[in-house]
Amino acid sequence: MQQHIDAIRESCLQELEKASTAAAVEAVRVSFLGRKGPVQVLMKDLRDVPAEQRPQVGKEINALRDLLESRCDEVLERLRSAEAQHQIAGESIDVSLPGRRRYRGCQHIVTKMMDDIIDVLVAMGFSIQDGPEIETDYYNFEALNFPKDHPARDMQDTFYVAPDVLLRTHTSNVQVRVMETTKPPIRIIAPGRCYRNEAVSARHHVFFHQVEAIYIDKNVSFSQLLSTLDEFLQHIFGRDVVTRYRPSYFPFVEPGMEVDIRCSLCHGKGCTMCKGSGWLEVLGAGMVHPDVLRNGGIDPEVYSGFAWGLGVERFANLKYYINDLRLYWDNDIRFLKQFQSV
Ligand code: FA5
Repeated sequence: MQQHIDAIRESCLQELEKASTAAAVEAVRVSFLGRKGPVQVLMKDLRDVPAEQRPQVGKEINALRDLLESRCDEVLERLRSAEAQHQIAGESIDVSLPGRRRYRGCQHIVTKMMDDIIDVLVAMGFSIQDGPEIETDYYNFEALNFPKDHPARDMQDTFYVAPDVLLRTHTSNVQVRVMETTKPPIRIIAPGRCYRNEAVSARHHVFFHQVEAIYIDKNVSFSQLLSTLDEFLQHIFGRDVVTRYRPSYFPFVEPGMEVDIRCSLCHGKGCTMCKGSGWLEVLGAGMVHPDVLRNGGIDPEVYSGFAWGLGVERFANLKYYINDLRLYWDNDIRFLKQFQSV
């Protein structure tokens, strides 16, 4: 038995010396230590060894197996590191190759539009107020004169998170929140994201951005709303912007209106963006309803105010001649990088 063990050891070590690749080492390992190899056969033959010699012979077979395993590992390791060094030595850098072009990132065009709007309004005396995107039914609807069964709720299809909790459908949710915590005069803007469960189209998305503006003080008048809007829109679009103010209904203002701007893509001739009308609706506005002032703890006999909520993507459509607001969120680099120098 001892001679047999010695012969297997010698033969395996000789084979390992000849092995020059990792695959060859693995082949030696399988042929000597695999299920049908001589070491396994020795294990089986152990049964026939006289009982008093069996522990000693068993130890020697185990020692043989451990030795052969560790020698296989050593040779494999040596070959692998030699192969790696060889590979590195064979690599060279071609310094004449052109470099890979790196693109400079830029602000997203909707963020840029939002910042421009904020800059103009802050310069006009408004300060910035934050509001939650996940909102209670009360601040988004009820405090704004939309009782539970009011048909005007259908104007803003809503994503509900829980029975009385929703994703805000407009930035007007900040109106009563700010009135509850601030004594007039109030002159704030609330920029942010809104969500509506609507069919996505060139003019509508399920999420979009608005900037709410609220001004409440003694003797705030409708003509102040008109002149503030005129001034603001001219700052954004230029002095020759053509606007159209239409009466409209929102439960939280009285009177209410919507503001359209002449479509810059077709110069008012009619295109897919303006649905052939030549105009694009960009904002809703009006005088804050006395009930809403009351809900915010402000006496409508003493104070009055105006508010508006504008669509930032629609502003960017007109300013940068973009005919479909789905493009903003497709994240196609070819579209986004056009605005690097804006
Ligand atoms: C409102 O959201 C009112 N809260 C605005 C308001 C505020 C009125 C204060 C009176 C006083 P409206 O649903 O019309 O109104 O939306 C206002 C603007 O948001 C629209 O003119 C449009 O520019 C933009 N907008 C509305 N829905 C979408 C949409 N699905 N995708 C992109 N922009 C939208």
